[in-house]
Amino acid sequence: MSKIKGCIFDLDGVIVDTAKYHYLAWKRLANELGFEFTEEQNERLKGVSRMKSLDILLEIGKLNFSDEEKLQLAEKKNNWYIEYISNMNSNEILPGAKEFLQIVRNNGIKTSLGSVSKNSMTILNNLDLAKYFDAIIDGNKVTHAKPNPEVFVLGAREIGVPEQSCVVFEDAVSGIEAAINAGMYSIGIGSKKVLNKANIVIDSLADMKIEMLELL
Ligand code: B16
Ligand code: MG
Repeated sequence: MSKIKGCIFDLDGVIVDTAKYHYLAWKRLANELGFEFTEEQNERLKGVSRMKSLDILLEIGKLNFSDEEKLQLAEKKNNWYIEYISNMNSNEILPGAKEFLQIVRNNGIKTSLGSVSKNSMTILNNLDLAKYFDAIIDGNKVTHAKPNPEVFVLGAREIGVPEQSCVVFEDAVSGIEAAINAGMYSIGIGSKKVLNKANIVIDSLADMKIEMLELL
């Protein structure tokens, strides 16, 4: 019997290929404000809430705005992002994601979404993915962004699994830190160099085998 009873999945960059749309929308905003924004700088925004992401972007551009102006800028970015994701199709579900979710469920392990995105439900509904999750925790349910563990702790609570029996799948440094802060195992999706604090790092869920949960 596996010690893992709950799998918690980040959305952007783990289940669906939306991280690139967040980047495109932030880059468009940066360019409109008159500065460049690189993919490397974008790593700092992954898993971070919308308003905190804007603060980081403006710090990079060395610009200051009032709170009201910041809300307008964040809304502008979100409108572009929604425009990009409205054209998404099932090809943008990341390799192995659906298959692994199904295998996890077939093995009697509970699943939860753990995303700080307020657009999570739109994406899950558009791609018919909501049915793979026993619990869905998104940006509308949490007040603290990753690396705060709130999003994962709520997920564990909703599926009724203790933190130490959960593993988090994450593509963001802040997300791996949030899993550690929650007292959970973590599996990084992406670069070993970037996600070096994770227990295991793989390229995508296509490389994930259920037996690997025993290695944790
Ligand atoms: P939204 P995740 C995060 O989603 C993204 O990684 C991050 O880039 C984004 O800023 C954040 O959601 C908020 O998203 O603007 O749609 O509410 O990685 O936690 O699934
Ligand atoms: Mg992510």
